[in-house]
Amino acid sequence: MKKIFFIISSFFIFFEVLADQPKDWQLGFQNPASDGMRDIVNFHDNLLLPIIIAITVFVLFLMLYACVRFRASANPNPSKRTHNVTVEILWTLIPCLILIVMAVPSFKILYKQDTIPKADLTIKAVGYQWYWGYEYPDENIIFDSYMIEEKDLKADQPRLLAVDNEVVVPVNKVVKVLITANDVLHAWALPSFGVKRDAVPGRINETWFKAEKEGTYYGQCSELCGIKHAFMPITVKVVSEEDYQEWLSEARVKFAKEEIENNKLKIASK
Ligand SMILES: [Cu+2]
Repeated sequence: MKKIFFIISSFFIFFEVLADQPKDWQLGFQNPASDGMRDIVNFHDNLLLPIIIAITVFVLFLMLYACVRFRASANPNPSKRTHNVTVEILWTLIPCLILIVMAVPSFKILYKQDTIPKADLTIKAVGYQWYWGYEYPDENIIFDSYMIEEKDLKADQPRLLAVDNEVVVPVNKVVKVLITANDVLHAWALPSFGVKRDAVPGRINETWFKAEKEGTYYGQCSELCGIKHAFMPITVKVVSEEDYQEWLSEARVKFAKEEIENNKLKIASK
């Protein structure tokens, strides 16, 4: 019995570890890696899904019942009734109540996502046709992030999702993301973090996430933006604070935004 339990639980744990990207034949959401996404998954799995199933079953039952009970041979003289006040009130009120039951927790989640807590770091994501550009405004870092072609993929890199320069963020820190675009509409979306915001030229949208476990998370542009819309993925690498600091010190040199500051650095180090 213990063995079976172990096998079943290891099956789930296995999925948990690899759960940061879409899988073949996957049903449902990617596994949540932030509080916000956990709220969304709970809302969907524990409230929306049961309501949807109940409505579907009820409607199916009504249709089958009507087909059998009122078929021509069993009911040769059909009723000529066209109105029934009680039924009409019921089929207006009950759907209203169902919508209210769904709306209240839904708004709660929306407002929670909308309130950005004090950010530990800020990232700016800019959509271009067809790649993402990133900036770390407080760190003088800027770089572009292109999808890796299929022929250049390494063994652990997923097709159409891996990029050359990933966004790197520390684990358990509030990351604020400023999102905009430079040409047409794009959308910055990362399912595991429950994040999706339109990137609009001339306007800055913002969102936030706090990744709870280290790993590589994949998302895609989610606003049809042109012929290569499917080829501008989003990759976020969540690392420990130490690894993040290490990456920062490298990135400050490799992706320095201001050349002048770079020269100053060089002069200072001479
Ligand atoms: Cu796009």
